[in-house]
Order: sequence, then structure tokens, then C-alpha cells
Amino acid sequence: MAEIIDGKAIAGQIQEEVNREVKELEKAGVTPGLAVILVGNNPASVSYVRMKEKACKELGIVSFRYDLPADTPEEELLGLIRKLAQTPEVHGILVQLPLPDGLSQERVLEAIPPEKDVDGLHPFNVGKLLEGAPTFVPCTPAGIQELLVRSGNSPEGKHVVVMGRSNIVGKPLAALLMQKRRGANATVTVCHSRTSDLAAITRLADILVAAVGVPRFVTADMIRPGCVVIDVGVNRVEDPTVERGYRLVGDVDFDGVSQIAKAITPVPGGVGPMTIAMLMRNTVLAARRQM
Ligand code: L34
Repeated sequence: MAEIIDGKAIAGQIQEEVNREVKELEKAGVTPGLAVILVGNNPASVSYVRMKEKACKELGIVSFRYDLPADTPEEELLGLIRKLAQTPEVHGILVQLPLPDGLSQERVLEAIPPEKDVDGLHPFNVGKLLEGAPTFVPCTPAGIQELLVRSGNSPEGKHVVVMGRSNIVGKPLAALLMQKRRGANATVTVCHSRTSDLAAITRLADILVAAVGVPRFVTADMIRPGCVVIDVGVNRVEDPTVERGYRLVGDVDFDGVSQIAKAITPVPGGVGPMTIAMLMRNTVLAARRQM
């Protein structure tokens, strides 16, 4: 039976570290501030944004929340971002994704000044990451790296297979783990929905990261015994037996895969809390860089 990597506990450790840094900054007269913009009311997004606000409050970071209707004109959203870009109390700006139809994710992300881009999704910061230069690393990939290192499963020299090629997880994670530096130095393979004979590749993984967005997609036959499995999926599947009407399920068939893997992250309580912790860390970093 696989060891369960407790993302919630590790995220808690990181938040304690961040809290200490917030207190240090406070002595220098600076309170880190994060602006979170939510457009529309996608239920998952609403809940993630609430969790981000709560984490800010716990750590002494000021959060500025902006709720805009789904039919907000793009110019209005861009105007808000430009205003926040010039607000000194706001050190980080995050626009929760996905955006409703009709808004250009590309134009919106490019409106965020790179020095306030705590999500690390501005093309300038994406380029910095690829280059190996200091930047804001996107929160989920940064959280996965921390989770691996702090759970004693460093990716150094390992074959990491990343399933998924999104701009928010797959691509930046591949760039991050192949960097020539401590806590990285991995051999990375990226596969996706058009990969032929997927299982032949996933079976070669020392570390398998599933970020495909399909409930229980990764089954026991797709992994090598002893593999470390990181489940990025947070899929809501209907479940009439529970009060809220749905259950959270990862991209990995936990019951089957945990029989064979060396270690595995649960959903909930795995990668999700790490994403939030890294956002807090990036916000403090932004505040420090803007001093
Ligand atoms: N701009 N958009 C932007 N930045 C991000 O970093 C995100 N992401 C993803 C969606 N859109 C974004 C998040 O914040 C996914 N995501 C996220 C954040 C937190 C959690 C999951 C996804 C999380 O904490 N999940 C909990 C369970 C939450 C629940 O009960 O619904 C967990 O334990 O996995």
C-alpha cells in the first residue's frame, strides 16, 4: 500500500513559513496585498477564490476581492487590472481562470504587470521560467515541486512523466522540473490526449503527474510498481448520497493505483492546498520585490 503524501500538512508548514515572512515585512512597514478578480460565478472558481481569501486572512496578507458579472466587457476588466497595477497596496494580481466565453485570456493575462503576476502566467514570466531565470513560478507547478521535495521524493535524476499540456500546469511544470538546479534536474516526458500508446509511456515513469481533467483516468495498469503518483485533478462528480450533491475525484483511480505506487497524493488534500500555499508565497515575494 502506497504512502499517502499529505498535501494539506505540507501546505500548512509552508503557510507557517510565509506567516513568519509577513511578520518580518510588517516590521519594515509593508503589508503584502493580493487582488483576486473573479469574473462570473463558476461554482468551483467561487470556492477556490474563497479559499484564497481565507488563506490571506490567516497569514496577515490583505486581500482585495473583485466580483464581476460574467458579461463584463473586456475593456472594463482590463481597466480594473490597469487600476490595480497602479495601486501600491496591491502587490499581486490574480484573475481566476477559466474566464467566461468572450473574454480573451491572453489579453487579460498580458494586462497584468509582470512584477505583480503572482500566478506566473504573463508571457514575460513564462519566458523567464523557460530560461531558468528568477520569476514567479505558476502556483500548481511550484506546489508539485515542493510536495515532491518535502515528501522525500525529489525529482533529481528521475524520469517524470507529465500527463497534460496546459499553460497552467503541464507546460510550466515540465519547464520547472527540467531546470538545471536543486529540486529539479529531472528527465521530463510530456504526454497528452493525442499521445499514442499512452500507457507504454506512463509505465516508464518514476514520478507520474496526472493533469488531464478526466476522473479516474489513470488506472493501476498504467503505472510501474514503485512509482510516485501526483494527482492534480479536482473533478466534481455527482453523488446524491452526500449533502452537497457531488464528490471530489482526482484524475487517478486512487484505490487501484495506491496498491502499486510507492507514494500517492490524495484528492482532496493533495495538490490543491499546495496551490494556495504557493500563491501566498508568491504574494510575499512580490511585496518584497516591490519594496
Ligand atoms: N488564475 N486560475 C488562476 N490561478 C490558479 O492557480 C488557478 N487554480 C486552478 C483553477 N484556476 C486558477 C487554482 O487555484 C485550480 N486551482 C485550485 C486551487 C485550490 C484547490 C484546487 C484547485 C484546492 O484547494 N482544492 C481542495 C478541495 C477544494 C474543494 O473542496 O472544492 C483540495 O484539497 O484539493
